[in-house]
Amino acid sequence: VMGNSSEFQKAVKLVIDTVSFDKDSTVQVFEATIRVLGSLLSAHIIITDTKQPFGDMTIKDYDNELLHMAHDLAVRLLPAFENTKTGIPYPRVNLKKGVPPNSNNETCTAGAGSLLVEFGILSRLLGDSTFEWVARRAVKALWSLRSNNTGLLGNVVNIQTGHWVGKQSGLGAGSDSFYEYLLKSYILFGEKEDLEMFNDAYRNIQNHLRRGREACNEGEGDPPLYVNVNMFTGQLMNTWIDSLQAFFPGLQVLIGDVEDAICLHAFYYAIWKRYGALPERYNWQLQAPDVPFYPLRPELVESTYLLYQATKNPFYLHVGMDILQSLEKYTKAKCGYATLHHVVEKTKEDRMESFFLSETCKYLYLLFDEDNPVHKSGNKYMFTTEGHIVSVDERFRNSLWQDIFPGEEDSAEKVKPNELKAVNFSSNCNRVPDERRYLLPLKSNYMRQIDRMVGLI
Ligand code: DMJ
Repeated sequence: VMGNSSEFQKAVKLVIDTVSFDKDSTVQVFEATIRVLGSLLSAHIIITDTKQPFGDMTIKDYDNELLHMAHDLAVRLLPAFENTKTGIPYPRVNLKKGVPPNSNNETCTAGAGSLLVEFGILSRLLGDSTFEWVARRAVKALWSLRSNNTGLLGNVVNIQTGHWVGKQSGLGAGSDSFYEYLLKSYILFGEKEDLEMFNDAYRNIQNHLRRGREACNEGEGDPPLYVNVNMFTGQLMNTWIDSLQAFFPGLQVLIGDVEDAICLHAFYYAIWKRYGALPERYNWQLQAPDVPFYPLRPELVESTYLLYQATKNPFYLHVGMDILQSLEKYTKAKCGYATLHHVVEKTKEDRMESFFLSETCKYLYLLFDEDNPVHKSGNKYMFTTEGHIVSVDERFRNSLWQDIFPGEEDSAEKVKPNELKAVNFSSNCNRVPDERRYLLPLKSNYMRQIDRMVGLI
């Protein structure tokens, strides 16, 4: 993304020469997929791109090694999909020995249901439907378990019985990327059933999770907020929202619901302004953190970046500057950036998650790098849930297999993406992200209302 080809080539060679997955190590299927499989595939796609928009990222004598490594890793993850009565995978697998004896039969919806982008890309690059088939089967199994009453899914399920152990339906931890990957799978592969599921899920989320005034930028009432409810009854389960949920405005931008995205983003930004970070859980009733750590998560920056791309309102550059400055001020450590143990006390932990580089820094960089190849028209990119870049191109649209679930009718033929409702802002940017120089994306009395709601004023 920064166009540093020599470092990229050095890193790829190091990975090829030194990384092996033949390890007696138990990993989480989801984390290994989004962090490791996703980065191998993304780098492979960049290396083999005939257009090379990021500079010369080709590798001398490259023989698809990263793709082979991705294949090797995915094969080692496959045992997680065996011996499960529902088709929903085990959450953990040993890279050498398969699923450990007496493994936990419970998994979260996001962990089991957000593997389709990476597994689908792999299948389509290899011409082997196995990987896409298992990931798709998991999504369909979860989808079939949604409540008849609300259409919502819970957050923890038993992979043998299909019984919901966690009945909480929300947009944060345990659920987030499930929704994200329904839409992103559609964007990448063009399979209409994915869009149909996403549109359905989005409607149910609006009906049961969204509270507050109907329109974001007009009318009476509280600013909209997405709460955690019981999946069967739709009743409120608690009064917190989590930091992971801040990805949702970004997803709303992708579906074209920019107006609503602006509102939810503003709420999270107000919390950020109060603490200089996002607490892992924030109790909107008590106006205080419930869980006070901040592991350098990217979600707010991600939404900020996508909202800037959609609106070009300099407000989002201002937000980005603000986030950047607090990261520098509170999280910078001698050898990197540190997890905040407590957002009020600003104590640190000796821990920097890989998503800080692959997402938080990447989205911040891209926010300000207007001329990046990622933004050039003609180049179409999508970010995986771990921020890895994949090109949206024809080769992922063509599956070599006819129908990997024969016998099922394609009921989604008529589905269309929601209409894009982008908001137009005239750009008075001048690259000076000063609050007084531009139009706020929300009415100023609404901004104050949100600030009051998080105890900022
Ligand atoms: C990332 O690993 C991914 O975005 C994942 O989907 C959930 N969130 C973390 C970072 O917070």
